[in-house]
Amino acid sequence: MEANIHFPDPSKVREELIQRYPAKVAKKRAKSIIVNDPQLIPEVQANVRTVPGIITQRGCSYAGCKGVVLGPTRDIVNIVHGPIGCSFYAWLTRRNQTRPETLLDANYIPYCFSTDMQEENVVFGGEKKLKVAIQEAYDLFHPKSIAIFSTCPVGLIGDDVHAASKEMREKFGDCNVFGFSCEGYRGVSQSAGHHIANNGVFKHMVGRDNTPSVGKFKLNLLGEYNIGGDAFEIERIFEKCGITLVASFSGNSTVSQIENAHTADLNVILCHRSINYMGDMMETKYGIPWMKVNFVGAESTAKSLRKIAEYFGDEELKARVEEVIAEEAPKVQAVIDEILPRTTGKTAMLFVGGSRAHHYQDLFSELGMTTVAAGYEFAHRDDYEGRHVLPSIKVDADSKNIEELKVVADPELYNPRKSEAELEALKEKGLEINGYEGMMKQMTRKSLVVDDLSHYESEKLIEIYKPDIFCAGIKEKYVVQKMGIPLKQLHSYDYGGPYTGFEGAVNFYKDIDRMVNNPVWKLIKAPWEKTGNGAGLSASYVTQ
Ligand code: CFM
Repeated sequence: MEANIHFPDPSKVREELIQRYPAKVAKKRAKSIIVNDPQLIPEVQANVRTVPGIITQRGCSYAGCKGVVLGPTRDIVNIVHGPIGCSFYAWLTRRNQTRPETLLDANYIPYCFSTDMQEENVVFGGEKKLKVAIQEAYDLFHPKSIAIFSTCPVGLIGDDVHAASKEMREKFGDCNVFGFSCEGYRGVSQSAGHHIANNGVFKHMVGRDNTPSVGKFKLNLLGEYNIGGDAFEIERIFEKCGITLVASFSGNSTVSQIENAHTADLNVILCHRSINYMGDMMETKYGIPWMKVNFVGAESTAKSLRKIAEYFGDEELKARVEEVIAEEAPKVQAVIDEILPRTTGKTAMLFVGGSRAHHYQDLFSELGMTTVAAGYEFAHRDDYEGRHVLPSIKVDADSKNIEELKVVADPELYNPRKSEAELEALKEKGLEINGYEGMMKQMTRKSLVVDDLSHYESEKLIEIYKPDIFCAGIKEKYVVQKMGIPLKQLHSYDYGGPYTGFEGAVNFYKDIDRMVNNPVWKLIKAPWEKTGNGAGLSASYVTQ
């Protein structure tokens, strides 16, 4: 694929991005700044430590475990064992929504639970205080589950959150208490926290309730966290199609759903980065295949629904899915027809997390826009290049730090949902079972792929390409907008969403149209456009 817009020479851009770094840093960064070729898919250096001193977009392991994976399940009391700041800053900023069935149903998401560690606890140990906190939460709420999250000082002083959790679990008898060693410094980013969370959820939750789930086409939705109501739209579409959602990991989910998840017949994965471990482990232990889907984008949603229907191989379901698509498509088409002339030919840059930098390219191409540069904060090579590179990924000391669970087939519950021959037949039909082709295959030739983009590099990219929109998060938002470029937050969606499914696509088209065609941006002069006094950037990031 070749974009029909004029790119600056990407190899020159690459040189320009690294030329002001000291030699050693430049050498390292060069391996993460790649000129794309979807046919060849060059190797990207990813999931390695950020060079100290560089302003990175990344978060920490605790954020990935508590905030990302466990946070959206509404009836777990999530207690943060650590200083209050860790809890406060992880409190509700992700806009993960939830919808309890009745007002009486448990919903602890609005609460902020912390052991509020003080100096005394750091010096003399915090386990006693932790157990008091667990007891207090139990007495107040009588929740089904309490999870404990370790912050940096907990690991440094050696508090044993697992022993404390076990002691309290046995004491209560009717409340599942378990802990996570997800100290912020583990691993190189929040990605480590995802893995730690997957292990804990798999060990302590999945498989606790063997009651057969009801429904003809039963699946779990993995890696969808209901930011801005995304999961609500997917649930609406599933329901219309007659597809039963057994459990969601973890947007709008409950403890009981997750405990019963192993009774579903398919796992569909939206965010591969944060939850692929769960897909693999459930496949090995219970025989449930997983399939990568994408509900971001109207076309991708239709394609994903067709893939699900094909997997179940039921003619009625296939027909129903076609009916639903035919019903939803005109509403989407009407909006795109109106907006497309205003957005066609514009350019976007996406630097987000570990999956959205890929998924949102679908929505931009529906708008006739080209993604000129994209990258993840913390994804691994397989998210860029596809899972076929997994065997060649070097496991470094940081990754070795994170436990790989030894999972085997369950002697009673293992039940392959599809035979080898059936899986092969599905693969022949183009269904990628237990696979993911990554982001680069979909990006144009000569687009730029940058892993763990630094702040300096983002300013340079904007200066060179002057994209019509830049997608990242709150840390980047106002700096970029001061350069006269609108920034769409693709983590929290600013105040918008949902952006999944058919209704979400319509929301996104409208929001992007408003942003890229707003005349206000032309009134702002970027530093390099200024002449005379105050011209140019007054701060320099790298001394020569
Ligand atoms: Fe998956 Fe996510 Fe993302 Fe992610 Fe995240 Fe997020 Fe994200 Mo922010 S789980 S990798 S750790 S899709 S919080 S809902 S938006 S960085 S691209």
